Amino acid sequence: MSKAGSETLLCDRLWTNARLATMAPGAPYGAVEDGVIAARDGRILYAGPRDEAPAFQAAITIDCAGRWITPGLIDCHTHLVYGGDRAHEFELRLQGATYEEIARAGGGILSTVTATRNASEDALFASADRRLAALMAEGVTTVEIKSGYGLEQQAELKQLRVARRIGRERPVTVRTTFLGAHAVPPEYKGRSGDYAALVAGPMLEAVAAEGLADAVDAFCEGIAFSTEETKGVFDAAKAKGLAVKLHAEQLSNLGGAKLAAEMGALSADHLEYLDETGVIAMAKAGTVAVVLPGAFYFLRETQKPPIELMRKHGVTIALATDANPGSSPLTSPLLVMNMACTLFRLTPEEALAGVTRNAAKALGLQDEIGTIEAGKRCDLAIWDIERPAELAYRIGFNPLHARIWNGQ
Ligand code: DI6
Ligand code: FE
Repeated sequence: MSKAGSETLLCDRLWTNARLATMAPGAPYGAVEDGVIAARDGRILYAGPRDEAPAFQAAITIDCAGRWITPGLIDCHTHLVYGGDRAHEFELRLQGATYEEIARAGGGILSTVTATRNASEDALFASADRRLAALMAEGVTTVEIKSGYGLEQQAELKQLRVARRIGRERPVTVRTTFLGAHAVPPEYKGRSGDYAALVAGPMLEAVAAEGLADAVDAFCEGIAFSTEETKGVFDAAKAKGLAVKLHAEQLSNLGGAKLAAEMGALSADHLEYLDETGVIAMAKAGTVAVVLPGAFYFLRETQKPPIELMRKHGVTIALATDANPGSSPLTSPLLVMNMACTLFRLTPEEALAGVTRNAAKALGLQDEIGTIEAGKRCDLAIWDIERPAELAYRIGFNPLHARIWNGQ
């Protein structure tokens, strides 16, 4: 019952007695010490200090006993859907072979391509589902999933359909990315330009016709596609109204990040070999830098992404698992946060922003998710921790208490 002058707002759920790391810009972590969150129809109605909150009448009230609540985590760069595994390649690398040698000899990405082409949609779904469960167990509520292990039309469509199916059948938001230009398939060996034209032409046409992709990505690298080939794919994507993003400057510097920025890319990812010209271009365009410490670690790289230059020029930095069988068989966003701090010297606050607010921007979803603010979707992670820095500090420990997706 509402009394005259003090209106009571109806909500579905009310979380009380919580500490909030809203990640809204302003105070460190956007922290609120004695906070409440109210949600209705999957959206945040109010998030902030208890003593400033309106009166709520809630269907369900949850006492958080002082736990911390962050935005639901966002893994903005994964290759979650693929066939087989690459444990044998790991053994070869431990006998001295390098990642690039294995790739050039027809192993590497191409061995996963064979396994993915031969796998049924159900088998791909089942194996990706297990990896997704690991992400969700650490608070992930949004995941980006790329194709790129089919490298021919039907198999690329198959991967994207599986990714879309995950979004329909699991309590998680899925954004899909068409990465047909991930590697040159065996059928086009030595003819990367012809294959890139196929990707930009009929393959993209088919992907767009089925509405299977939210964005288009490419691997711009000596062992994959040149900047000219990348530009051809991006031009075609933009003509279809699709966002673009790029694997750039991972193993060498071809100037891919600068190209991506100039073409309005949402993000450029990896970036170990990025130079200041590329950093400035990204800052100017608002292109997010997605750093992937799992791949850096697993390939035992020594060249680090230029974090200091990114900070200096105000580039937004996001973090992701890059979950894939070859360079980052990693499905732990918490470990990614720790690695970003230990290996790349991000602060724990930057690391948390990297898997929330900044990851949302890397997907073009900054108005919908990534911070705990009224109007955004109610995607939350509730943690048994005493301070937010613990999320990046611990190694191999999961303090998740509850994961809320879409208000539930
Ligand atoms: N860069 C990577 O690290 C992954 N893809 C890419 O473009 C590796 C993919 C793989 O080795 O399977
Ligand atoms: Fe990747």
